[in-house]
Amino acid sequence: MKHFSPLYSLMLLLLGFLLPALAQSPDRSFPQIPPSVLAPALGESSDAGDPMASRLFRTTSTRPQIQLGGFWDFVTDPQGKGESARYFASFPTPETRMWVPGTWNSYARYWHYEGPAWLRRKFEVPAEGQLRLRFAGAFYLAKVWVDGKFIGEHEGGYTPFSFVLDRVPKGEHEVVVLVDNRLTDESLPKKGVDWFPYGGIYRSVYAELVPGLFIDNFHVTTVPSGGRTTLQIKAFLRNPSGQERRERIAFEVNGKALYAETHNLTGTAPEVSFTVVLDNARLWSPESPFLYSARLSLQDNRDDQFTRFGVRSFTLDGYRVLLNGKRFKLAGANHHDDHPDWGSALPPHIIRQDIEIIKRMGANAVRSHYPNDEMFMDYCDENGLVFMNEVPAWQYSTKQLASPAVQNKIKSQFADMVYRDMNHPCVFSWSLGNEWPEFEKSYDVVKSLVEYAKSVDSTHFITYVTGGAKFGKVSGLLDIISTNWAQYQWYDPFTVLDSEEGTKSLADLDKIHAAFPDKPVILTEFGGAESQAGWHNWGNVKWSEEYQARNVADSGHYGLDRDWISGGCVWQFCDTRSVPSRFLGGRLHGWNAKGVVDSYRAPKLAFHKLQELFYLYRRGTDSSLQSRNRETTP
Ligand code: ADA
Repeated sequence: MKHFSPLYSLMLLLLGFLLPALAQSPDRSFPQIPPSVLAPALGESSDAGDPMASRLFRTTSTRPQIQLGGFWDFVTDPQGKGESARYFASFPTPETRMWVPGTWNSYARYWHYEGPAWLRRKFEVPAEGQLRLRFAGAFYLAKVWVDGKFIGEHEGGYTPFSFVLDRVPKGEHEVVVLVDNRLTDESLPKKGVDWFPYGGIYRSVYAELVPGLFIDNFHVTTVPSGGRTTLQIKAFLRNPSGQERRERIAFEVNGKALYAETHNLTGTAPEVSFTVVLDNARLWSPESPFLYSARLSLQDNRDDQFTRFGVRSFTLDGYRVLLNGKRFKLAGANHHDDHPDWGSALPPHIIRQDIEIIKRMGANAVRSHYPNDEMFMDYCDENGLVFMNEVPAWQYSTKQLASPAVQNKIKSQFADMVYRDMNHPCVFSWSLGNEWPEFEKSYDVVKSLVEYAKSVDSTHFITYVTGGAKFGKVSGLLDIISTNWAQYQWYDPFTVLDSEEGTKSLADLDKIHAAFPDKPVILTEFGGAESQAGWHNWGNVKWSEEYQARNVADSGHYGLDRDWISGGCVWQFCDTRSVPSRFLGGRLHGWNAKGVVDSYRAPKLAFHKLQELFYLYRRGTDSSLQSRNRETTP
């Protein structure tokens, strides 16, 4: 038998008492830090996953799909001679292999390259048939050839496009894509925009065999009313042969058949609309983001498409925004698709991580200058983050806006954005653009753009974002007045956290409400200040984390504290790469370093300030917030 010394026995005895006491005492235990704050999706999905890795759910159960991601042969074409030299028919010796989805500007060798570049890969078609090639996004211009034959082109970097090829034989084929990421004064976005124009096929790409008549897309609009929700379905079909057809169209929600009717279809792009009723629908909200799965199919299940939708209603009551009849205030972050290693081609794990960080921030909203990756939108749906979507019409001058070419691009980008994102319950608003400095001089243009936007979709709020609390006659045209505002100036060379400045900008803000007392106002950007992650100093020293944190906390607190302001989004989520022309121009470095997390997503002090602010804001305790933050008031 083993003997213990008296001292050892005493220690054991004490531990025996102490340990259970420690474990029971809530004060002494460490707070639980969950490995993830993302809850599993609420609702039914059509399948466990999308084999094309493009969405968070499977989009078809009938179409054989061919993944076109992976390594493509790559060659730059700085002189722009590739088309005359027929690269599409005989591809030159590749300079390297490029990962798709990907951007060449994340490769050291092409870090600064802006110009035309060619990509080529081979793929196998399993059976003869009609082939649809679908690109989720290529920046900025793309021309596509298959087996040496030109099949089409697309301008615009943020929305999908597809081409259909008739009777493609079984066997090996070659696709060649010319991508050009040069921007101009008339491109959308324009040249010199404050984010990097990463070039490449940077979002998912795949091919799929489709029958003669197939579904291109379908929209589900929900109109809840008591226990009955009307679903308005609009199906966009493609019938390249143009041959007249009679087809039975069926619609299911969560596997339950709700509609099946035969329709006469004419033309190459027939549209079919119908309504069905969903009883006792569960509502979607940030607290309970419940999703439904819908399937549209054509006769004998020869073709189908899945989507997800949520039942929710955003309405206005004077200056208040209501979600499902209750007051709703946004607390959000501006998000660019950007990462130092991946550029704009965010891989799924980074998208998921961004969503996770935004949730941890206590946010319920995201805003972006352009439609983000489709998977990002899916995650917003699942996690109850509302999304302010925007056409990348950023800081156009009056002259640029007067150009019919620019106006048409804004319209077509707007229509494409709605076409792609209409079903996401997360979509809160569509914005026509951001910070046109002399927007009042372009009143007629803005008016016609707003009218166009409303003719495309009248079920979401339409807005346009001004800079620096500006407003005018144009604001009266909008459902929501959006403005970018910060309590202190963003680009003063020295310390600017002075109370005079702060008070003046608050007075500017108040003028909006005085002019439009019945319109909701959202601070689409607040708190912007650059900081060097990890560099600390006294609160007023520019580019320190403390300086940024103070900016974010003050403008968030004093701006959002007004009842007539329906929320705001911090500028910005993470540090992002910008165009070389901004290098040192009032900047910390060439990047836009106003992220509340750094480019690799490590939190800065401002993140924690914002977390506290949003937590209290969303709990509706603005007055306690006021007294807390008084201490830091200049
Ligand atoms: C504006 C603009 C942003 C960014 C920001 C900044 O608010 O909308 O895209 O450029 O300024 O960092 O200066």
